[in-house]
Amino acid sequence: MRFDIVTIFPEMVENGLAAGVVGRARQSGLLDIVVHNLRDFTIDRHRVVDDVPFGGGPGMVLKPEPLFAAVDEIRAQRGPADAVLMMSPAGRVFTQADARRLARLQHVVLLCGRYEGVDERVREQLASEEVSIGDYVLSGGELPALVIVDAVGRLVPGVVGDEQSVEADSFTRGLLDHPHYTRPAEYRGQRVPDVLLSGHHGEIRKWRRRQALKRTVERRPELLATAPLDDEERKWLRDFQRGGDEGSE
Ligand code: 4FV
Repeated sequence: MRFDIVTIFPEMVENGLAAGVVGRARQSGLLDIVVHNLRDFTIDRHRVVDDVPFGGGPGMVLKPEPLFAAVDEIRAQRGPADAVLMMSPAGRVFTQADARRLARLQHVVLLCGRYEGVDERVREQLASEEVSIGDYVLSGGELPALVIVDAVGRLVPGVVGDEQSVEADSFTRGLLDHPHYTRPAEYRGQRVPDVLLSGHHGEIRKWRRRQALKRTVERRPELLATAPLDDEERKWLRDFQRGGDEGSE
């Protein structure tokens, strides 16, 4: 899968891509990620990428020309883009479903804003979608771009060694993940649930499904509206909602 990221802080993005799963996948070529310096697409000797807002007001706005020139060059060098994502708090909030959808594409371009924002004509004419990673204001679109490359990249087959772990991820089944434990079996008086030490894989799988559901009911009940539950989980859900919780510990 190919990603092109346009930013005025290429080193910040390069550093964020260097480690872990994404870093290894980049080295192996599974993820082909190119980071572009927006200033390389300016035509003036001061490499200006921003300007004062029409209508006045504080701060600066990213100019349209360098961004359009960058995407034109990326298309010329790297082929057509299946999606051009504009990172912005005004975008639709990114979800695991978006990650799965984008992971089915071949080539994604990500545009990182800075300053007060980006000239609206970029959103109107250049971006295919506007994406937010959450309802808070950051100082730039670089961290959102890294979040999306990580969430999408790890769904590309072969990027995460053990496919199972991707399948078992939170939200993959629309529920929060079950609790995880590792050695020691007892720590500061806290014991790992016996079922996990039982070696009884059927019981362990059942306990984990039940815990994932219980956590989702307690912490993110709104997720239940879209989570595909089987008959047993629907029965557990009625138990939980009746306040019953026997047999889960
Ligand atoms: C953001 C977000 C975000 C807004 C102005 C960058 C900043 C500055 N992007 N999800 N939340 N962007 O806060 O995606 O240009």
